Amino acid sequence: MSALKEAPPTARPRLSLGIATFIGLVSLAVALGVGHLVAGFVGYNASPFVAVADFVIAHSPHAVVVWAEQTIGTADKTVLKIGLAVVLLAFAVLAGQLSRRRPLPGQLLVVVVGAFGIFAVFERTDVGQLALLAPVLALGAALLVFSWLHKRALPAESELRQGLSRRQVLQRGAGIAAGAGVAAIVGEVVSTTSSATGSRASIGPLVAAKKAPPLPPDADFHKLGSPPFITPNGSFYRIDTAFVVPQVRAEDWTLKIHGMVDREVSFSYADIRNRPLVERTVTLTCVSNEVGGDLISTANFIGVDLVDLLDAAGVQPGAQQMYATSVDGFTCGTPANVALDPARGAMLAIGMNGEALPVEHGFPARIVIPGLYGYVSATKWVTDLEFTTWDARQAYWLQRGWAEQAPIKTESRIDAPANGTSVRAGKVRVAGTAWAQHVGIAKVEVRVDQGAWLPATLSAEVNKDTWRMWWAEVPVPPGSHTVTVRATDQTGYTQTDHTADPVPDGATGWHTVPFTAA
Ligand SMILES: Nc1nc2c(c(=O)[nH]1)N[C@H]1C(S)=C(S)[C@@H](COP(=O)(O)O)O[C@H]1N2
Ligand SMILES: [Mo]
Repeated sequence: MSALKEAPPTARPRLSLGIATFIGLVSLAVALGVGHLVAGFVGYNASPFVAVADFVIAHSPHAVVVWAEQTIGTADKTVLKIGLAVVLLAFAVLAGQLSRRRPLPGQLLVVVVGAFGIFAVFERTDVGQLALLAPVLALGAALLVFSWLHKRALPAESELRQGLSRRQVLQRGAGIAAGAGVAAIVGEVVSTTSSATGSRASIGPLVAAKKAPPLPPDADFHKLGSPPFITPNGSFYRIDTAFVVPQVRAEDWTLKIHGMVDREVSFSYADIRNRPLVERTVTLTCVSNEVGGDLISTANFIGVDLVDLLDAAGVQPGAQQMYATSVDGFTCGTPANVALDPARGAMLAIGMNGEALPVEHGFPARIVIPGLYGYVSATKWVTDLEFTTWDARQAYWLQRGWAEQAPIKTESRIDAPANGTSVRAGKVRVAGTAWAQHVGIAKVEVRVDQGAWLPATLSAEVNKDTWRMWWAEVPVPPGSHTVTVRATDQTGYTQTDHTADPVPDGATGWHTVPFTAA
């Protein structure tokens, strides 16, 4: 304290750089901790950090999103999290620096940042109004702590008002920050125990009344180098636009069918589960799958025939589009005639490979429609089906430049030999998969370098909505080579060698793999 007394009496008291920064950082910790704690009770997605991150994704120009996905790939969300954390830290430091003398500039900055958090939560459709409590209380607590610490830390102007020593400020600030950390952990624990995971665990295994036929013995060529026919749930590919996996409890879920229908209907989870369940083996594919890519997987989906639910509503003849909405705000437009075609086998699925749907694959319920890319068919966490026209509603990816109609294209992929590997010269085994959902694969051919096309052996057909495995043995002399595959579907169409990007309606081209034979 003696140093303070020696300050010239005319100088306005001000905080040291270090203390000012410290106060900003403690306030940020409080905002995040309190926000996460309250979000534990009012909804995980109300956590301001989560909401702001999602807000940034939703409002980024399309070009930026595409650029991020292409350059950073699936780590894009981690990069975003880190980026956001850095921006918040910068704001916290700035708030402290601006307020070395008077608290007002820093307080204003806290309010501006906090208001952004409130707005981001306000914009969400997957949380109730109560959710606003999380960012509002976060802002309130941060402002309080900022003002309090600032007042205490400011060197006393006179003996009448005693400030805290530097050490005391650091101690109290550290205590408050630790409290904020505990609050965040409590929020995390509360939200995970009240989340979908608990609800899912209480459902247990799902067994369909009408099971999928068992796989024929020759359906799986995994031992020969093809992917396993049924993809285990844990390795099933995943595409979500949401920043965090939506948490929907089966008890809280309903599906509403409305719009151009004779009568609006709504189903609870129990309504669906108590119907006779069917099981179908279906291969899902993402439109973003590059030639040779792995955004394709197969599962035994368990659920009900979507057409039965739609019949209960009575879809009117003028309806062109089934516009599905998920709790996370994702939307998806399917041609109404495809959804309504009994031969298509569209499902409202609640199970996958004998289990309730994994949370990340849409628990409690999702749509599965064979033959269409996922972005126009496979809505996860689906809660709303509106029958409408194409003009009236534009789904999420349609707004972002992808096609309205997106049947899955006939394609094939080489899995063995792996890219760039070395194999023994002579007879080389090549294996992979091919798909033409809802049409069926008729033929797969391979060629080495620019040689003749040789027929591959196909696995047994499970059904026309699933991929089909293939393998071939081809003569290869020592040296560097490529192997190329092409598939022909049951309409007689042979996969084009014209290379097209995934945008707007799926990649085309032949998969070629370089390898060496020695
Ligand atoms: N709610 C929601 N549903 C969604 C998506 C999404 O981002 N959000 N992605 C779609 C896309 S693009 C695909 S390819 C499939 C992927 O389903 P999966 O993650 O279970 O493999 O889900 C579709 N359903
Ligand atoms: Mo997709």
